[in-house]
Amino acid sequence: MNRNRASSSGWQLVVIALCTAAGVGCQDEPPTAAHLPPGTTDAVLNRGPTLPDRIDGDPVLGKQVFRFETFNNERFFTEAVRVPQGMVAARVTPRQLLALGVNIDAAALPPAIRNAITTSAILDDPAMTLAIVNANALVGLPIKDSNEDGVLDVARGDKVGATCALCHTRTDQEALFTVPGGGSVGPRLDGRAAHNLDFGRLMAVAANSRALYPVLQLALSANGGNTLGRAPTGLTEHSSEAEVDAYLSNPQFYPRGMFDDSFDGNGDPMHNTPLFRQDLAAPFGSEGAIAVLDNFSNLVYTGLLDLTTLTTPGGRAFLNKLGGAAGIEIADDYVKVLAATGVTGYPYVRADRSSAAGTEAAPLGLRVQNRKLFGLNAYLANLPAPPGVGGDARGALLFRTLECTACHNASQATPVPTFIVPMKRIFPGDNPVQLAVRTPPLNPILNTVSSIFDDKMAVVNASIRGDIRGTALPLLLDLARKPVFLHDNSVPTLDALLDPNRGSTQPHPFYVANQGDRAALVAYLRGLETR
Ligand code: HEC
Ligand code: HEC
Ligand SMILES: [Ca+2]
Ligand SMILES: [Ca+2]
Ligand SMILES: [Ca+2]
Repeated sequence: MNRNRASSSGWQLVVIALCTAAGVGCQDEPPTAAHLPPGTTDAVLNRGPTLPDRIDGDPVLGKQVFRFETFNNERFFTEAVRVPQGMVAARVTPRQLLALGVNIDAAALPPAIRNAITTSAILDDPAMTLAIVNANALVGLPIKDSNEDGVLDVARGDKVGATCALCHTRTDQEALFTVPGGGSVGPRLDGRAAHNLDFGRLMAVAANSRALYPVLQLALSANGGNTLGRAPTGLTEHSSEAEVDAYLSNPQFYPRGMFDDSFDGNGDPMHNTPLFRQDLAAPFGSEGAIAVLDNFSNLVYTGLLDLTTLTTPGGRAFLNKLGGAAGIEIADDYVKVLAATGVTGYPYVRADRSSAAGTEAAPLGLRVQNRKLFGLNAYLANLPAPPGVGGDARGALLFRTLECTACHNASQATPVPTFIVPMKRIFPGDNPVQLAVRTPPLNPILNTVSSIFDDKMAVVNASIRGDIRGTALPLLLDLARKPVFLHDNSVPTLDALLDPNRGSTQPHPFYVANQGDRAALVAYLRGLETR
């Protein structure tokens, strides 16, 4: 096993020196030098706290884990949420599944299906959807031999789970078939963001979408029935399946390419990110709440991909830490929803009780096998970033001479700075009301009513690890294939991102007024890569 530093200790010295010179705390006031002195390197310039080491295991194991490991969540997705049952009931065809942005692994298809994949006989036959599921060819929705008869057949009681690949893989290079704006049938490209995945609609198809209760936008009585998120009203434990489906299928509330990964009753889906070169990406999440990669993966497995763990003592303790009375109400209501919809035998995830309960390593008191988590670390750190598209030398110069490098690295082959950009700096229009106080280090729950940009950081933010509410720096990689920008999908193009017409109080207000300069900078950004 190798230990890898998320950031070099040399930076820390620089950070301390800068902080002392400026006479302010680093976390609140990252330096804002507008120009890079000639010869300055990212290693000298980069700022932010040193994060703990990542431990790398076996990348070959990690690849299997990334693609197929469910730790038993097939029981959550099949017994509780009932995804395959919903597909059967709705007679979903392969073409419809692709239109939802689900990808199909061409190599896993039986030759008879692969060879005829572009024909209506395959694409428009609901029976073929099941054949594709049974071939274990749906990317990120693997079938398991749950009845242990040596055959994979969902109709005979085998179950379908979810893996990282669902949202972090594409199949559109050298694809045999592509639905424009949707998914494709092709070879797996692990680590690429599934920008077209309509997770909301896919989950609405499930027969018991109500089992996703904690990640829906809710109206809790602890909050006086008020709700936070994209929808004007929240759901409750009494909401019907049709009402939940309507929320999940509304592109205003649950846009394509997004996923609500915070079980806080806050309707804050955020845009899918790539998962290649994760050695460069710490801290993790758009709010930077998690410092260590395997801790992020563990939380996905023990919380998100089996939400029923939230009803356990460890899950309740975590919900209570995040949301106090509202958090406990989510757990209590969830138990009622599960009972009302006949869900039993939970929690399902196969994980160990951890002695690190309540820490980042095991927020819900659960930890899946470290051997697999560390293998995943190695795999995700070593997945290469795709080549950039085009490039522009003048844009490169602009990037360095404008204020961009006050935050972003000049070289995308170095780890992103680890500081959290304070909310007021990334979003000058931030003007929050306080919704609840919390036990430090957690900050109060804050919301700027007029904006959804800050919603992701309202409940879950980096204050959980003693840092601040704000936005972490993203990888500036694979931007040419990104259909929409910023974590909240609020900006449609790179040109719009940099266009001062958006206004000085908008999120990420770092603008280039001259149209020619802007075009050069956009061309440069699209060309960014790690080579
Ligand atoms: C249903 C879709 C979905 C699944 C499944 C999923 N993710 Fe993600 N992932 C996302 C979204 C959306 C984000 C962006 C979150 C944000 O902006 O805060 C994300 C972000 C991440 C990040 C942060 C990346 C960064 O640069 O900060 C990591 C790490 C990650 N996911 C790992 C995983 C792992 C490991 C798995 C499997 C155990 C997984 N994800 C499964 C949707 C998903
Ligand atoms: C104060 C720090 C800061 C400055 C200055 C800054 N950025 Fe950013 N940038 C960020 C943060 C933080 C994000 C992520 C915001 C989010 O997704 O919510 C971001 C996101 C981006 C993205 C979108 C990435 C994506 O995947 O959607 C691009 C492109 C970008 N910045 C380019 C630039 C350029 C070009 C400049 C200079 C004109 C610049 N930035 C200046 C902090 C900064
Ligand atoms: Ca449904
Ligand atoms: Ca949420
Ligand atoms: Ca808001």
